[in-house]
Amino acid sequence: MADSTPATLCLTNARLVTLAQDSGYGLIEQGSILCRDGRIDAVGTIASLAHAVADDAEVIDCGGALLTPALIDCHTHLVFGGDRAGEFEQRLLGASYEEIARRGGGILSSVRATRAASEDELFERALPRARALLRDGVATLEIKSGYGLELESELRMLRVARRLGAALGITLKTTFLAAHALPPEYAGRSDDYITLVCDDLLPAAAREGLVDAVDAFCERIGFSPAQTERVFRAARALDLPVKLHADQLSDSGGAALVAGFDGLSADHVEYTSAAGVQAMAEHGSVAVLLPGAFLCLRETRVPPIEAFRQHGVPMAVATDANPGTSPLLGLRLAMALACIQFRLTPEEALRGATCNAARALGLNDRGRLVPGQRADLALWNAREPAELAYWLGGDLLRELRVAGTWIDVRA
Ligand code: DI6
Ligand code: FE
Repeated sequence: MADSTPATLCLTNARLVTLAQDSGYGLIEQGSILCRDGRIDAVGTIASLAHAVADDAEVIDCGGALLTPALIDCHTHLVFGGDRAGEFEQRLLGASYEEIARRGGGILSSVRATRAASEDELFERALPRARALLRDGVATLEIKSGYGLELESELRMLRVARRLGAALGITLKTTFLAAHALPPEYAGRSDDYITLVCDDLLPAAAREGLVDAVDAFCERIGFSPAQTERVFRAARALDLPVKLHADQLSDSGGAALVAGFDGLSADHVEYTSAAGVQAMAEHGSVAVLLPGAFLCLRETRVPPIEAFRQHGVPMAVATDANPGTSPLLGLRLAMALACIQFRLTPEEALRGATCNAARALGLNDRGRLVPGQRADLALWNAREPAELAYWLGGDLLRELRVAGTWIDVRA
């Protein structure tokens, strides 16, 4: 205990999944957790903490249920206009994602719909999607721009993301992704568009305080490594951290590139080479696995999971919720898919959606149940930690708390 001020909240009679060490669930049977001012004050068995519970503390009996850190979805594209159900049908009839993109569909069809939507429309459409994630225990959510590709629409997306965080009472991290696709008005002039991104769009969004990190789509159908590097230099000049859609459809050296900029994360990483893994390990970049996109694109190339393990590269798991390649609105389902498709253990999947996801967002104040961390807590209708990645969907969340405060996820 830091001092003698009474703890104000005590969740007791829980199976605590603390993730306190670098491996293992860190289970505490018949555990209690004391919180004060939105932070975790003490974690231990009921017996060891009984003396520390103040008379006026709010005490919640968890009835032996599982209590974990609240989940963190560290990679989404949740704000967009329209949907792409029609392309889903085309893909089922045989068209590939890259073919659809080259025909002006794909990301560009979401760009048209997003540009045409007002801020309120974008907000109203994104709110239920975000709520679906909260019902899976998500208390920290990242949302990227990248369906505007011009100043006003990119800013609008980022403002909507911030509004979602405020409306839901959760932490919302925004990532600037104007280097997502080439807008039609720049066809054949991709270097000029990157100049616009670096010199105008990014500085303007950063000036408005709308950017927590900078991302790009480094791919044959996106931007080249050299163009990505220009975006990263512009981010660094503004003191903003970087991350990257790297090596999703081909090995373009993206993981090594973003690691070289001390990037927070390389995301997708299906085609990442041994050199890329090595660079990520050296620079502490997280591998963000996105099994929803892998499933929907019917990919067969699995990320180099064993190499990440061997090199100690932390692995996160996220939904990549987006209208094209991953219309996935459940982080637990993403965890299940990471286990089934990529052979993560359920423990790795849980770390991937808690402490390692926090790291992919540059956050070190959440993701574990240890004193000093934020009291972002998820209480589950489950007894075994592996259940969180075992059930495909379902209504497992019993209660979500953000900085100690109960959140109404059904609202
Ligand atoms: N990779 C993805 O998974 C999303 N963006 C990207 O660069 C897909 C975006 C979309 O198809 O709308
Ligand atoms: Fe993505």
